[in-house]
Amino acid sequence: MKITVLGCGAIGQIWLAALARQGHEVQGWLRVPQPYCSVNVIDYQGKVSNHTFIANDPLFLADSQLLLVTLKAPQVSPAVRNLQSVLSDDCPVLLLHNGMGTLDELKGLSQPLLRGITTHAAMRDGTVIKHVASGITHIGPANRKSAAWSDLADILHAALPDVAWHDNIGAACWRKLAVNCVINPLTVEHDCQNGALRAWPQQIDLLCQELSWVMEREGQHITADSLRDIVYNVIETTAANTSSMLQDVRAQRLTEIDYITGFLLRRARAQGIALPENTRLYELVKRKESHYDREHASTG
Ligand code: KPL
Repeated sequence: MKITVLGCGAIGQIWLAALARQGHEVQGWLRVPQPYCSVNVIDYQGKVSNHTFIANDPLFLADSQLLLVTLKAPQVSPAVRNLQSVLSDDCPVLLLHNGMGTLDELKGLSQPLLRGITTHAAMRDGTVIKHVASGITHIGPANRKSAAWSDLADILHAALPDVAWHDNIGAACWRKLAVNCVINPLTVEHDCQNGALRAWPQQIDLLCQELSWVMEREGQHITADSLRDIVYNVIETTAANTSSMLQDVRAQRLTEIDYITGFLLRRARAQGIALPENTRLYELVKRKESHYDREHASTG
C-alpha cells in the first residue's frame, strides 16, 4: 500500500518504520516541508531501525491509499484540511491522537474518516525514538464512508500489532479520554511520573465520579468504580511513564488539554453538569501554558 504518515513525532516514526518493514511504500509529511525525513527507532527489544524516507511529495500524497495522522489533537484539523484537496476522495484518513473533538472539526470531509487510539508508548530521547512499550491500537469508522474499511485493521495489525477494529469506536475513545482526563493533568499538578499518582486516591475518586456523570449522559454506561479500576490499571502498566501532557509542559509546548479535559467540560456544559475538580485541573494546565516563556513556547 502507498501510505502517507502526517506527523513524524514519536508515534509517527514507529508507524513509518513498521509499515516500511512490512513492505508498504511510505512517506512522511512534516509541517515545515522537507524532502526527506529520517526515522531512528529503538524498539522495546533493543532493535534499531534507521531509515530515510521521502517527505512532503504531493504526487505521492495524491496516490496515497491511506493518510495516517499522528499529529497532536490541536494540529490535526488544520493539517488535514490543508491536504484534503490533494487526497483522492477514496483515501481513508485515520486519526490517531489523544483526546476528542477533532471529528466535529472535520465534519463534511469528503474522504472516509476513521478514528483510532493507541496504547503504544514511545518517547524521544535526543535524536532517537524509544518505543518503550508495545500496545493495542483500536480503530473504527468516524463517518458514513468509512464503515467498510475494517480490512484496514488487518493490514495495520500485520505491521504493528495489535490492531483491533470496533464498529463503535466511540466507546474506546471515551474510555481513553477518561484515563487521560485523570492521569495527564494530575501528573502536571504533581510534576510526577504516572505511577506516583497512587498517592492521590481522593483526587482520582473525584475525577472518576465527575467523568461517570458525563459519560452516563453520553450513553457510555460506566460506574465511577469501574472507571477507577481502568485508571489504576493504566497507572500500574505505565508507572514509569512521564505523561505526554507533562512532557509538553516541561518542554513548554501547547498541551492537548483543550481536547482532553476541555472536551469533557464542553460536553458537561451542554448537559448542564458542573465538574469542579476537572475544571480546577483544566484551569491549572491553561495557567501553566499561559506562563510559558514566549521565546521558547511552540506547538511542536
Ligand atoms: O496516554 C497517555 C499519555 O501520557 O498521554 C497515558 C495513558 C497517560 C500514558 O502515559
